[in-house]
Amino acid sequence: MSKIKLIENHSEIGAGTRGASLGVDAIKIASINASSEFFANFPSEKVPTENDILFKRRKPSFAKNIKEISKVFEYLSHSLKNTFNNGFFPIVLAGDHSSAAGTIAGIKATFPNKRLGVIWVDAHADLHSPYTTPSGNVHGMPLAISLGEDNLDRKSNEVKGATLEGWENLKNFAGISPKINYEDIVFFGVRDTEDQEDYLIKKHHLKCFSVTDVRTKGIETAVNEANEYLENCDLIYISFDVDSMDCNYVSHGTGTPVPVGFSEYEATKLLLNLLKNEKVCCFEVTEVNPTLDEKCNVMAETAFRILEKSAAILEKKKSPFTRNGQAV
Ligand SMILES: [Mn+2]
Repeated sequence: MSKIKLIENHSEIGAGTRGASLGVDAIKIASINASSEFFANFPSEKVPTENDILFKRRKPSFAKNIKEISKVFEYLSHSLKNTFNNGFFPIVLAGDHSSAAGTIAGIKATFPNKRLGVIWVDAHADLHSPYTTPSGNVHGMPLAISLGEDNLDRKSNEVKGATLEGWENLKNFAGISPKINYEDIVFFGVRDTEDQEDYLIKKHHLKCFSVTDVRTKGIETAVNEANEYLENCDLIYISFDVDSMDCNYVSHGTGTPVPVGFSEYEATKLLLNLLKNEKVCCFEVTEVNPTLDEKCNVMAETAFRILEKSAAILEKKKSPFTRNGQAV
């Protein structure tokens, strides 16, 4: 049985709009209003943030707040390492999605010799680098950070000075780069990409299950195919960006809402099936932004229902943990 620990990363400095740091608290309010004891049932740890830097005006950059994001990676990966070493299964509740690269760094820092698969449930590919980004927001870069990908073939920005230094630092964080391979990534629901990302998706034959693919094949078949595809990985990390869900049917309470996504039912069924895989070692829920929610707190309420059901599945599952490369 897996022992779950909640890791709260309230950082929002990788996002372009403000408010994702309130996402975790909005999920907690949803839990209280649902009369659930979820947050009383699991140990939790809040990692420090650098969100106070947002009180100052930010300089334009091709990787905004990158220096502070690397500090957040340090806090998060340290906390993950402790969590794994104490035999817990970490569920990361994150503000913005740049967190995922810190999570991946924490997993690799703990299990440097394990091959890590990544299941990315998101409307976006998050494959930008400072060289290609149209926004400079690092929450569009976590997979490129983990892959050590600059995408110089599609370079449009001149990256230098502190930004370049910060980028090199993020890619090489924890002394391992790349931390993951293209062939070990599976996308679910990705539907809002830029040309520069499409180039990488094509070049590396990235495994993608669109919303339509999932509906046509059926969720169980798609999950079986994904698990088969990641057969050679030792561990799997599942990253759930709530914008993978359809903003018109669920809520716009997320930084970059996109229509034509999964319904709550589909996202729930998809994640519960994915989480059953014994190799899954970490689950992350991210990008709830209650300040953008036109339906009050519906995005957080939806995320909470999914989180509660996910934790129930994880608790029943055999522990995937190994300590120092050895089975615990
Ligand atoms: Mn994302």
